[in-house]
Amino acid sequence: MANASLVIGNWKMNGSQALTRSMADALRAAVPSCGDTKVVVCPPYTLLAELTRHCYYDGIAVGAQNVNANENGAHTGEVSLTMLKELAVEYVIVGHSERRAMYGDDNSAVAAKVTAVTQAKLNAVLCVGEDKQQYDAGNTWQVVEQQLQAACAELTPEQAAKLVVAYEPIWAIGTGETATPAQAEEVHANIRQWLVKRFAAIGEKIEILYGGSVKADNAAELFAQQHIDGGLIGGASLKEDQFVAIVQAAQ
Ligand code: G2H
Repeated sequence: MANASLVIGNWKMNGSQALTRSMADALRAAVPSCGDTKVVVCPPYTLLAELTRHCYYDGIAVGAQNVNANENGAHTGEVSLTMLKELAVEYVIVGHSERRAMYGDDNSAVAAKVTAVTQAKLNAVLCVGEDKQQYDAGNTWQVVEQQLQAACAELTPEQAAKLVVAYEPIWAIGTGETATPAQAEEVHANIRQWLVKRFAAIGEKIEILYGGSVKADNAAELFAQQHIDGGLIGGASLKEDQFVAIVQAAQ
């Protein structure tokens, strides 16, 4: 039994109005039979309104892939938390490795976003993970711990209650290479220990997701690990049958 509580689809810069509607239909049909597993879809900003229109009352939550930590003002091209809230967004992905690598989301920017999202009482999905070189050098935990420390520096326990951590080894993202369940489990257990040390009882409840080439055929084994509470799914969240099968594997 997997008993994974949270499955999040990260569409990255993919998708269309048509896919939004067909994914919503597929999930609406599948989710009622998926018990307590919460399903979140994070499409690009332009598809959020359409997703909310189709999902809002049906147990599927809407998420964004990024946000600007400022309240408003002269930030051309950016989107605020208030704007996301108007679209009934409940989850915001923060610090995805693609944003860290290509769009200047360093540890301090990530910390500001996690603080702002949780202060606004939305759920921040904080992504952490090591690259191939760090992995090969045996520095996985050192890197992940630094990222956790930096991102959570300002968080109160109340804010931590709105935190989700996604462990995504960069070498496994979109490559088809997945961490073995045992490798992922070891890092997740360390993350759990760190969260409990930092946030006491609240740290026990923070969901820790695995991300990186999760597919219908490896999801169940990953979700069966004790400290893996669900998944952050990229490529496979763009195909209705794959994503539904992953959600079903969470049960
Ligand atoms: C990791 C993951 C989703 P994929 O980026 O965040 O993508 O499942 O395609 O590796």
